[in-house]
Amino acid sequence: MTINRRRFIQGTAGITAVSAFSAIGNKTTTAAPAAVIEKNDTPLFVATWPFGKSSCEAAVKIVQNGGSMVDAIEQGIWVTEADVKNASVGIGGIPNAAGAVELDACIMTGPDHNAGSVGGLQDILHPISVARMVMEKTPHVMLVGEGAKQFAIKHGVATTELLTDKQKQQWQTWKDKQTEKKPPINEDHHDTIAMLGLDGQGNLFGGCSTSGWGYKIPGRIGDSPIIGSGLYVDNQVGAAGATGLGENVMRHCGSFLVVEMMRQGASPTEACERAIRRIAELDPKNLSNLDINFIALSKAGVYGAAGTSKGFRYSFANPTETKVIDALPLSEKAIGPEGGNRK
Ligand code: SD4
Repeated sequence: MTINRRRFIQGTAGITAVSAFSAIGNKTTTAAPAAVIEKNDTPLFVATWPFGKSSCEAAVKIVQNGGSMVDAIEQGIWVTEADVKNASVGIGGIPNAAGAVELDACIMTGPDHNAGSVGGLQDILHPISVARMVMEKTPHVMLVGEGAKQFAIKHGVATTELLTDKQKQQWQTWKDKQTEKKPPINEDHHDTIAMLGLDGQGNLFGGCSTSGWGYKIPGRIGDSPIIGSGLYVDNQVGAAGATGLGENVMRHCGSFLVVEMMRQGASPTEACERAIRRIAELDPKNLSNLDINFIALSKAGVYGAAGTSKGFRYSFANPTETKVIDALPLSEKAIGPEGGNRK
């Protein structure tokens, strides 16, 4: 579908957006776009959590300076990966139970429906870049562990110590107490970055990066690098990304489910809500115990988000505006400062 001019309709938790997609019989069709995106409204990016704002802003600048949308997703996510104060993405992330930081990331491009992903990657500052290399330089979609690390080194990526002194001390304290996998609660524990982007031609892109569940069993991989769980991009319909307790997202192909809800006509916010409610129906855990949050972006430029608890926020940037938005909460429970990195 080629989109020349569409008026951008902002999707927020409260808005019932006009859907650009409808299902006729059992055939899903793309209706005329409901809106026109003015030229300066793209590229636009949405990302999980308030810390995603810097990544979205960086991504907009990268495109404005001549970079591609893939560059924008990758280098936008670099900002969060490189932030040592962020305890759940990249350097400074909470380590696994053995004291090693293990990173998960993926990237997906709408126009060619291509994807790359890494899981359990150690000693590499930008796992999103290795995910991109997997997508662009190999016939594979996912590399994990030592194989992923050696692949990165072979392609010229330098190794970096990802465990900061602060995280090392906290891990030592946790280990000394021998309490299962419970991370200390503090303000730093917010969470995976999932970022979605739309260009002026209506093409969708996405990326996701995390250090995952704090003090996880070594080798544990969450939803974030799994295409269809932590991230999914369908260039006909829209894109979605997840943050929260990966085990509860990946058992339900969460992001794919959100996109399928949009395909059936739901707005992005409605799609996030319907996906969560559908998961809660099937899952023995109560809705408020699932710790799932989704962001979604439609091909028409509508965006939205919902979470199982109160307090999930997400970020938006385009060339004229940047902001942090409250997602639609589906229960009264507070999300808590540690978000999905809890046990
Ligand atoms: C994981 N979903 O590894 C990630 C962590 C996260 O909010 O998003 N925390 O399970």
